[in-house]
Amino acid sequence: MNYPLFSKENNSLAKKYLTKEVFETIKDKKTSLGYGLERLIHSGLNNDDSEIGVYAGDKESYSTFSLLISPIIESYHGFTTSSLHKSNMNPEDLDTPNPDKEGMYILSTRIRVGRNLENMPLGAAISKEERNRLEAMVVDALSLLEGELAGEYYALDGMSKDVQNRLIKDHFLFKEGDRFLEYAGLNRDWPKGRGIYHNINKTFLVWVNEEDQLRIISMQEGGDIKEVFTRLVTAIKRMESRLTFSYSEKLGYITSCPTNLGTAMRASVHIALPNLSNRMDKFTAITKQYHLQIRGIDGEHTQSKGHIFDISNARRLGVTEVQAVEEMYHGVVALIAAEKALD
Ligand code: ADP
Ligand code: IOM
Repeated sequence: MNYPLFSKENNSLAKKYLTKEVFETIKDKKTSLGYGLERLIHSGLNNDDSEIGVYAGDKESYSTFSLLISPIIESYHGFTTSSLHKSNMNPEDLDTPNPDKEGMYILSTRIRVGRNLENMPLGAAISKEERNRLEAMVVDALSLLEGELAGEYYALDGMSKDVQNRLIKDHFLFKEGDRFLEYAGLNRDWPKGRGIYHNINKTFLVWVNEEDQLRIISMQEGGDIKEVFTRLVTAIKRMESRLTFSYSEKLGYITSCPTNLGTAMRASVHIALPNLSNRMDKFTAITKQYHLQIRGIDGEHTQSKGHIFDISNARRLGVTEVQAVEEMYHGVVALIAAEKALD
């Protein structure tokens, strides 16, 4: 492999940290599965708007290519990879009273975690057979869910385009043909092995075999963050009685993209901020202070519509789940106060 030529417009962290020196040291390395540098950076090299540009093929990618990935992790999460990551998913520790009791700003709250199974390659390197087997294992674990969490699994293969598009439009299902995932090899054999589980009210959902093998999601209208978190934790605990998720003491939950390591949690609100959207300087000063990420209304790499934004915690490693959610909460409280002050 020759030294890759990232374009001038490319601002990814992969480009930033793949110096010639680092490249020379890792260019011929491979994990036991045979996952190498070329595949690791393929998405970032071909998508100039990648934020990170690196997708791990297995847990070992993080150690084999640590010379490149560790600075990326440290820069994104502000946490050194030599420290231990801590988890706390106890809802009783969460202090997040509804920041918008009158329902003036927050349309909905969603908390998701990414999970991948221990002893399985990650999505970028998984085989078709392994992916199908994994889907069956997840469906089996989901059959344990009862009460409010009880629902059904819908395979993508065979789902009508109308149903699929409606689920995407309503923010329940992942998009098809994501170019970042495409270049990472994460869309191979699409739509086989992919699907979505949801309960009747669509307040609990599980995506199977998208960027991560599982995206476990709790969501509902309004700003009751604690209720959303509690539902998520209850479901994860139940699923863990059948599934073992890939975890490392230093990196937390192992995920395809380094941004999701640690808690693998993204806690977000869809929030209407018409005043702040005309004062982006103020808006971004607050999001920076509270370590928040701004996304568009249809998720990552999309734009805001009607002054509605997706605001979530940016840091996921080196903070516990409770802290990640509280980080989002405190930021949202500050955003609402600033929005009101501009009225
Ligand atoms: P992920 O959250 O898994 O990283 P995306 O950013 O692409 O992936 O979001 C997935 C979907 O979830 C999108 O349709 C997005 O609009 C929706 N979504 C995210 N946060 C919320 C929220 N607070 N309320 C409703 N839908 C949400
Ligand atoms: N898809 C996602 N995890 N993302 C951070 C990719 C990127 O922009 O590099």
